[in-house]
This record gives sequence, C-alpha cells and structure tokens, in this order.
Amino acid sequence: MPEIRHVTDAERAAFATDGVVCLRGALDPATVAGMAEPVEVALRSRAMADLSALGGDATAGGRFAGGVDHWKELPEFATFACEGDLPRLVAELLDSPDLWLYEDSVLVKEPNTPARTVWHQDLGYFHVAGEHLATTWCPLDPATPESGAVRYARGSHRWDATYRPNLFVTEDPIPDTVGEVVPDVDALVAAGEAEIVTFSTAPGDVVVHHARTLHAAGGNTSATARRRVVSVRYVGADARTLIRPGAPRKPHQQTWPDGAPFTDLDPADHPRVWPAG
Ligand SMILES: O=C(O)CCC(=O)C(=O)O
Repeated sequence: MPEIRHVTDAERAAFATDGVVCLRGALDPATVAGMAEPVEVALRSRAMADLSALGGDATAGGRFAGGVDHWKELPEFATFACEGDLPRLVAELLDSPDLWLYEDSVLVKEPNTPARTVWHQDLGYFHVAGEHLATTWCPLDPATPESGAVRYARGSHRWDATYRPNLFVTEDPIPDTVGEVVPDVDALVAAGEAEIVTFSTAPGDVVVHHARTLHAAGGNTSATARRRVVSVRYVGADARTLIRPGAPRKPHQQTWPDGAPFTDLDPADHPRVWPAG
C-alpha cells in the first residue's frame, strides 16, 4: 500500500517544542477500523485490567479498561505496531535511524465512564532512558474532551524531572518508586504557570507524545460514544535500558542490565520495527 504521508518539518518542530503533536490523517482509516475486532478480542482477554476498579470507580457507570502487550498474542496488533505507516512515522518524527517496539496498549473508556486518567508521565513506568521515546495514541472513535481526549502539559518533556508513576487512575505514587511526585498540573494552569495542549481527533489521526510529557484525560461523559484507543510505545537509537526501582517489571525485564541499547535485547520482547524488513 502506498505511504499515506510523511511527517512535516512543522510537526517535528511542534513535537520538539510541545512534547506532543497530532499527525492528522496519518493512518489509513481502514487500517484503524481493522483494529476494532482485535480490540474486542483484547477486551475479553486476561491481559486487560479494569482501571476503573483501581481508581475506586468500579460500580459507577462504564469501565476504563487497559492492557499491554497484546501484540504478543494477537497478530493484528503485531502488524499494526511493527509494519506499515505507524513505525515509519514515529521514526521520522524522532529523526531516529532505528526504532524498536517497547509495548502496545489498549485503552478503552466506555460511555458514561467516570474514571479519569490522572496526570502522569510515561517515563516513570518505562525502564528506559534517552530522547528517542514516543507514545502514540491512535483513536478508533472520534475523541473529544467529553469522551476523554488526552490533555498534555505543553513543553513538560523539558521540565527536566522524572516523576513517580501512579497507576494512571489514582494520584498516589506506586510505593518504593523514585523521583518527584507528579505536580498538580491543573493548579499550575490556573496559576498561569503551565499550558494545556489537546486535540479532538478522528480515526486516522495519531497523537504522539514524548515519554517525559505529562498528560491526563477526563472520563467519558458521553452517553453513547465509546473511546477506543490503541497506543503503541516506541524507543529509538539513543534509548538505553534503565531499571526504575519500584516500577512494575515484566518477566523479561527482571534480568535487564542498565545501559543496554535495544540492539542487544531479545527481539522476541522488543522487535526492531524500523528500518522495515
Ligand atoms: O487514554 C488515556 O486516557 C491515557 C493514555 C495514556 O496515558 C498513554 O497512552 O500514555
């Protein structure tokens, strides 16, 4: 299939300045629609956690469901994350000669889901360091502020801090993690000390943020609209392993050294996705 488009210089500049950019019309809508059935399969699988329950909202309304590493079980996720336009666009955006898959994730907020995604930074969860670190957010439904579009603290990837991870739905940091507690970004915005960037998106748009960028989302207050998202996280040439104490580790990360480039890691856990082939 022909490439839909490339990343522009203006998009690279926005990502560098804001720590987030929305690549409009970057994926073939049919490719994105093709993920609907695999997402339903993932939603029924053991890989999914009920994040609403973690946040204390289990009984109120719809659920916020999240899971990671669906690509290891479901070939459609592997194709979406490892082939085609998405890895190429991220390599272009990061200006990285190589790109590896860190993980994928399904993030669904059903209609009437009160659970918010609290302010957090992905880096505190990821056992990596570097500049080439990107999270993509690929909506399967139109996403609006009402249905849970993500809000980003503009330029927070340059705040030069690693924040303690907090399980997404509660502000309490995970015990024994290190770093600073995530600041109250809404208070900073109210005080004129921070600014929000957010995008209403359509299927085919891809929002990409840096792993240091703080972000949050409301619940899904729509009575009828689902907010289904496939999020794929990538690392590039300058990324190195860095075990972050207290942050959840996957089985293969138990034995990770610090400082390893991804070329040295097992491709069964982190396949190289760019250059293609
Ligand atoms: O979709 C959401 O509500 C949160 C997304 C997010 O935090 C992420 O992809 O890193």
